[in-house]
Amino acid sequence: MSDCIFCKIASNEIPSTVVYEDDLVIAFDDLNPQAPVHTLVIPKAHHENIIDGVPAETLAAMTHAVAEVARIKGLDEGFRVISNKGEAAGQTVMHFHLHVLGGKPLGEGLI
Ligand code: IU
Repeated sequence: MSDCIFCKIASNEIPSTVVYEDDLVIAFDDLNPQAPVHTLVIPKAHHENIIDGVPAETLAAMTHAVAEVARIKGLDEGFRVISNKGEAAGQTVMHFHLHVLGGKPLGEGLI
C-alpha cells in the first residue's frame, strides 16, 4: 500500500534498525520502545491486522522471525508477543505487526 509507513519500512524506502529479514517478513526495533527490547515483526505484504487473510506460510515465517529476534537479542529469560487488532485495542499502524517485548521482568498481567 503506497501510503502505509510499514510497507515503506518493509521496502527500505524508510530506514529502520533491522534485526532480522527474510523473503516474507522483516523485524525492526520500535521507534518508541516500551521495554529494553521492543522489536516489531511485520509481513512484507500488506495485511491490515492478524485476521486480515495472512497466509499460513507468512504466519509461520513470523513465528520463525520471533524466535530469531529472541535469539539475536538474547531474550533467554523470556519475552512477550502482542498484536493489537483495531483501534479499540490500541492499534495505531494498520499494517499487521507483532510486538516482541523483553529484557526486563514484565510481570504476570497481560497488559
Ligand atoms: P500499535 O500496536 O499499532 O499501537 O503499534 C505501533 C507501533 O509502531 C508503536 O509501538 C510505534 O512506536 C511503532 N512505530 C515505529 O516503530 N515506527 C514508526 O515509524 C511508527 C510507529 I508511525
